[in-house]
Amino acid sequence: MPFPRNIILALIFAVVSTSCSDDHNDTADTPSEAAAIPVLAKSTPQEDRSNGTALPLGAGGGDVSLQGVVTEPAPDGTAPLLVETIAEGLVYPWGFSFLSDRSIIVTEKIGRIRLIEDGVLLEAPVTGGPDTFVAYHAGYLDILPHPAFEQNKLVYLSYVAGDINANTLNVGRGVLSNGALEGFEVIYESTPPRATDLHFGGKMAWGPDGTLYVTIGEDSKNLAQQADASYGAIIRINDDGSIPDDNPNWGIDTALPELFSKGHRNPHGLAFDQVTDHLYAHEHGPFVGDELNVIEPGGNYGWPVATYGIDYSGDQITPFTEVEGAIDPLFWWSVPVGVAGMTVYRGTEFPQWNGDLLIGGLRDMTLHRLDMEGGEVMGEERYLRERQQKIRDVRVASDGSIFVLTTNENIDDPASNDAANGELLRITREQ
Ligand SMILES: [Ca+2]
Repeated sequence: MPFPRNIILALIFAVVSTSCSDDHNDTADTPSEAAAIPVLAKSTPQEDRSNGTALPLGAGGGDVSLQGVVTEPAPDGTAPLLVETIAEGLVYPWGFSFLSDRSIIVTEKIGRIRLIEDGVLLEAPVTGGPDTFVAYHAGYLDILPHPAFEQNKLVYLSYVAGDINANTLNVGRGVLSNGALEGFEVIYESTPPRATDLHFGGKMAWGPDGTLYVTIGEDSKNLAQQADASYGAIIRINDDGSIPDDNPNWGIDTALPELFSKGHRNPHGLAFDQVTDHLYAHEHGPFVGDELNVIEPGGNYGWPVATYGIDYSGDQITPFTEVEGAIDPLFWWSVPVGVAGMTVYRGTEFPQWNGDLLIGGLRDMTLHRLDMEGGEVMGEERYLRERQQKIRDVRVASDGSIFVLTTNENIDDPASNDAANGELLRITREQ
């Protein structure tokens, strides 16, 4: 019944707030009505919190029992942590990966790639990377070695190409050799080009079957619900950029074949749990309402039709926290966190944390640990609050120590004097 569904969607979009203060200067591409992903509204209106002060207690999402457990914000954890600085002076670092036990590769948003060898940040940046559009949220984003990096030396980079009038989120790859990315080639470009400097997503993760998952942020809010646009989406491609033949079928002729899930806002965290096979993604809400989702093929995660998020103005985004056909978050935050980076902890350094999710916070400047059991969130703790550094990314080394990438950048302002204060930290257990 495409016709009545479109009418309902149109009604929902009519009440969607457009006042989100970080959504400035968006030039909406005209979405094609026929490509709207069908979701039907049901009567679960969002609680009226339009005065911006009466935020709900606790975290909600799929597990109401959490509401009696989780305080707001999460309590500081009690585990004694030893924090060492591995590298400092990074300029707007965005993502990093381990290439081996001895080698770490880091992106700086300004269009630079750095290497840390045996704990030493090499002065010379990696050459051979692509030109990039450097602005508010734009530049070099995530970086990831191929699963067979030891043999093929392939490194994957997500970045923004173009300019303020027309840009795309690209994924490219090159062979890392003697401090250079050789033969860099673009294997994916988002569709259609946009005129914006924010909400690019850009997080990448390999699936167990060797396919590459990439998050892409929304644009004008409508595009997150359009199957002919790759925004507000997680895509799934092969390692050469071709489309896997078992991607979900959206039942819409004009749907892009790379789409794996839709209805996301701006996801900056993506991680496979190799043990449970869950693909976790988190995304920024507007002011509050950051959420953690378990990603299913063909899933619609609701944005902007349904959200627990509250806008910066204190206004509701939409009257609906849930809509039929959209998947609820597993967990959401009712306080500002600014979720960035995520990994599933597996290792011997913190054996009691096995299977837990580690998540960075840009806004609350803490490292979050979600205590996971059987795929549910049992509780939440936060760490490193005393350092007052924005946490951009987090990964686990093969010895079980936790690496955290920080930045002191002033709300992503490229003109900030704090630009060069990014650090890579290593966290072990204090003996
Ligand atoms: Ca959602």
